[in-house]
Amino acid sequence: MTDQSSDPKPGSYVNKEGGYERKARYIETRITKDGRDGYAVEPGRYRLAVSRACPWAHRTILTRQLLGLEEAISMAVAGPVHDEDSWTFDLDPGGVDPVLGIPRLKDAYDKRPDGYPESGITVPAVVDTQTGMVVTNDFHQIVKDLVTEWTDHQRPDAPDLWPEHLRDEIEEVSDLVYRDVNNGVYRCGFAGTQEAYDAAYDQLWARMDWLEERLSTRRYLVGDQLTLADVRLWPTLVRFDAAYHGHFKCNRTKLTEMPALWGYARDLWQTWDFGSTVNFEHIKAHYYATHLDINPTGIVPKGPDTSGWTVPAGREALGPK
Ligand SMILES: N[C@@H](CCC(=O)N[C@@H](CS)C(=O)NCC(=O)O)C(=O)O
Repeated sequence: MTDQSSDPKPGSYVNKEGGYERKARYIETRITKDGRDGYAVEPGRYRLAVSRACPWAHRTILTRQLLGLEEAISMAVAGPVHDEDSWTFDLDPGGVDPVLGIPRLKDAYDKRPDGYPESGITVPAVVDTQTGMVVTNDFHQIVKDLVTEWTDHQRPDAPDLWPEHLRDEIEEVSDLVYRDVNNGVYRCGFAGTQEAYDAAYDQLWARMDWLEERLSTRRYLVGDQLTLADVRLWPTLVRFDAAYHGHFKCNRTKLTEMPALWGYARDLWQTWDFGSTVNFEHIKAHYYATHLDINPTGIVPKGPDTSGWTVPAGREALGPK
């Protein structure tokens, strides 16, 4: 048996112990004020390609919205279920992104003269509309650069999501959340052996209990303000009962049964308008109908009842905007 014994999803594999491993390699080019990598901050030039199903893309959608960068950076929204070449713009008229003029995100990746990492065609990806080429797909760096490099184009009252004095703690908490929760749910869902699943499940729930405890005495994960640590955690929480609880077998407890985490999730939904970035239909369709290796019938469950998760009229996260 080789190290890469099966490939549940592009960009990842199951190792010989049955553990799910993410390749997590990125195009690391940065868009900066000084344009040191050849890409300067310039309103109207870049297009953020996302899927509303994807938690990694969700972090860039949230950050862009919190900072009021919607006018400066446009957004291409792929449909939730993709074909063998990954994400497509099938929600757009004619199945073509109206700005990039392409039907598949792959077309923007293929424009790169030096190719792209083995992690494949992933969202989020920032595309240069001048060349039609993907500049970066490194979501860790994209959100930080939206905070620090795009300051001249943010709304005047934008929150400081990455304050200097809290950065060490934000990194520390975000790393734990990434390892045990954001990626932890995938390690449960795509485990190839009982032992690997059991270990991932235990690691996930130890961290969820730690988070529940932490949030029982504080409103935000780090400091007393919204930060990138909250942006890191929240997209996983909002998908929890709709996707991870069933599809990924993370079924010890529902989010709605963890009082501090449930209250925290609802607080951010409402106070910071996170709700207007969520599309449960896209989330469920993507997970249940795309991962046919773990859900071979492709049947998408009707529940849970998310009718109580509402946003003001006109703020719903639909398809392309
Ligand atoms: N690969 C990045 C995150 C980006 C990512 O994996 N995005 C997923 C969607 S949730 C993707 O685009 N996968 C490729 C596909 O579904 O074809 C990481 O490891 O942190």
